[in-house]
Amino acid sequence: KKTSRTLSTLQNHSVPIAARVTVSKDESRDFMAVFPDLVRDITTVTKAYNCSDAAKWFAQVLQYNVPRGKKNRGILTVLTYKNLVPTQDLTPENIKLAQYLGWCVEMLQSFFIISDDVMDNSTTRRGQPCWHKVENVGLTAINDALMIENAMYAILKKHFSHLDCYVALMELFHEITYITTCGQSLDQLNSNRCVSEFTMENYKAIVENKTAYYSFYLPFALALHLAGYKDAEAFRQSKTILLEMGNFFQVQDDFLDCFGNPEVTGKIGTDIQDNKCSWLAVVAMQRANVEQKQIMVDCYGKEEPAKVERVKELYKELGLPSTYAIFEEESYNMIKTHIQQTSRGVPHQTFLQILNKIYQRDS
Ligand code: DMA
Ligand code: MG
Ligand code: MG
Ligand code: MG
Repeated sequence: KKTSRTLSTLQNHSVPIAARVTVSKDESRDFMAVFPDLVRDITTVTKAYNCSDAAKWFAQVLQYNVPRGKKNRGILTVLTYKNLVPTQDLTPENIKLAQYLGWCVEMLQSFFIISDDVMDNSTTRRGQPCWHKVENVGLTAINDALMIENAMYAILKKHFSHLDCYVALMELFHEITYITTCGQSLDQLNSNRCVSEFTMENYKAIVENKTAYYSFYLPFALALHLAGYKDAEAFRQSKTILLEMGNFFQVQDDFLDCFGNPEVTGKIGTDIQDNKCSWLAVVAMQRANVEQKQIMVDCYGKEEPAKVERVKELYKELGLPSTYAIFEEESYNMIKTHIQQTSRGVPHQTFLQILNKIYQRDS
């Protein structure tokens, strides 16, 4: 059984945390190496339900949807775990567990994005057609997304049910899924409003729930549980910083939706057509004069390419690309300061690694 640790005992550990783990190609390759085991486990479970055709189909679903992204969230789970435990606990078995947990996060992510792409009427994702756009898939994507979500719990049971932290892990996955779906609901509800009603306050509520919890807090909190942490204060302090990073990450996502290169992001933006309460739309409305606000009201949330183009032009006229660059730098500095200001309980270097990984990203 794992002993309970607190973050402050960790900070007294003789090896500086920063020196121990860095994000590398090897990390990504080692993580990817576990994927075939995951597919094998899931196929075994599905076949045991007397559903071999479904098992065959599902293996393809997994291949297409789970491993082809950047895998930031999965790798973050592993890196955080490696940063948290003493070197003697970094056994091949424990690392494999952390990797499985990382794949559970990636499965949850693919469940969210398959559903998100249906709701957002998106066409491409990770440089390939969205799953629902693939021939013979269509709205079957909804069931496939649900299968991925629930196969994740089968993996969790198979590899973690013997551990003390099992219930905590499961509850965390359930809670974060619920929070994320609430965020997606807010996102949808706001997209039914007139652009003149968008506010930064609403924006922050949407992104904290739809993105920050599952993308940043979840991987980190899972790693804390797996490493045996029970100290509620450690979770609370980490959450504040991680949610700030999540907000920052979604602002970047919104900027890239409009101004990113689809060859690099792997997805073609739809926020303007979908009338999304995006960071760009909120800031544009804050800065626009009466005529410019009218352009937004007339052109935002419309399918016509000329109207979409007009919105993009207006964003440029309002200087949003440079506003964004300033925001990105200021947020980076602010989050860094917050990391340094947190009291003894929080491992600064782990947060700085995460922050540096997303700063100035283009994909
Ligand atoms: C992402 O919002 C949120 C979830 C839960 C997938 P989004 O629609 O902006 O994401 P993307 O730009 O990747 O479609
Ligand atoms: Mg989307
Ligand atoms: Mg969306
Ligand atoms: Mg987006």
